[in-house]
Amino acid sequence: MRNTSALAGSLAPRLALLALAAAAAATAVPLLAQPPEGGPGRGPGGPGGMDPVQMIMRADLNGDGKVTREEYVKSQFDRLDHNKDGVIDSKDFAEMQPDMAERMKDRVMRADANGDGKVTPDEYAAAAGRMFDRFDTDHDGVITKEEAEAAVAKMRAGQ
Ligand SMILES: [Ca+2]
Ligand SMILES: [Ca+2]
Ligand SMILES: [Ca+2]
Repeated sequence: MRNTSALAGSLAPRLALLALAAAAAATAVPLLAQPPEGGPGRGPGGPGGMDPVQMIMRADLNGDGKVTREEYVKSQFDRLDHNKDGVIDSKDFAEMQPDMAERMKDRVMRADANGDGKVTPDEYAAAAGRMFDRFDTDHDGVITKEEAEAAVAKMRAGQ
């Protein structure tokens, strides 16, 4: 019967690994599961091809259908900080597709409040927070899909 404990001993690390893999898969799913289902409002969408509503709702990290200010700012910052050095600067844009970088750069670098060429999380939070307020039309601190859709429609109409 000493076999059992030996077996258990060798299984434990593997189980831990499995649990890790499962956790990783679980967090990956909401991102991958975003439907390429060709719903209504899925038009040409411009060169980026990304629906702005989807871009906003991708920030919904815990998948409860609402985007908090924190989720909104963090998900965008993390995506823009390509090299993960904690700031957004020209190095990050250098790693993006050129046309994408060009479009993003002007917009993002406007958040560089002290003009040192780097956007820190604080600087980005201040700038993105203003966008967040525009989307959160009932000011309850979360953006719902309906609010995102309404805000995007309004912005389009205003252009
Ligand atoms: Ca960076
Ligand atoms: Ca700065
Ligand atoms: Ca709201």
